[in-house]
Amino acid sequence: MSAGRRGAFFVFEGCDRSGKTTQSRLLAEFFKSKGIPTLSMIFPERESSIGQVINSYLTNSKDLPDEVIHLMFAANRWEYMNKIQKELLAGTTLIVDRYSYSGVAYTVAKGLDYDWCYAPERGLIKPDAVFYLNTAPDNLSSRGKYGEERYEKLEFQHKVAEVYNRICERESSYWHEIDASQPVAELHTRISGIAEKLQQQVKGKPLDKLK
Ligand code: FDM
Repeated sequence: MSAGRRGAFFVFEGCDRSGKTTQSRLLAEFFKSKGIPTLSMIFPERESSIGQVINSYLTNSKDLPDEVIHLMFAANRWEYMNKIQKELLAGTTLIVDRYSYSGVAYTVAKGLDYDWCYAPERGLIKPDAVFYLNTAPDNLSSRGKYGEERYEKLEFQHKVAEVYNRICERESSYWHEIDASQPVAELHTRISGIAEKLQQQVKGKPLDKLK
């Protein structure tokens, strides 16, 4: 199918338990209810062999150097790039829970260099919009199941939030900062309003890459 009818590429970002998963699901349901072909994805994609190593790392059953796990997260995105490109060009709208920005935010929060962290992301397909669900991490730790995985520690989440805020400033042309402390339905109304317009606007635009 020609690039004139491509789908839109939406990404949700934010600290752990910021509501990304709920909002991704609601946005996917919204598009599906309008008859728009829609596919949801989550990074890390834990099914692949790389994804299984990442899962062992996140659930604390495996340790790896910070650099190694960082590159595995990036490799996990690269292994799905052909699929993402194919789906978008076939007219499917993609809703993706975490992407390159999680990669940068979580590893920079550990103290690694920003440019080093961003380098393996260059060349990946650039989203049309990123919805950044932002709220003080202190509001998040009371949410269900918090603390089970490796990065779910309040002090670390504060550092992650700082990096996200930096990225949000740099990438302001397509990042939408959303106050995640609002009720679920209000968040969805705001996000779906932005996404619906963009889904129409990007149909004729070529895919872009992260530079
Ligand atoms: N994470 C996720 C990273 O550190 N780098 C990445 O590139 C990605 C995609 O993995 F703590 C971290 C962020 C989070 C964990 O958890 C995935 P969720 O709860 O499945 O989103």
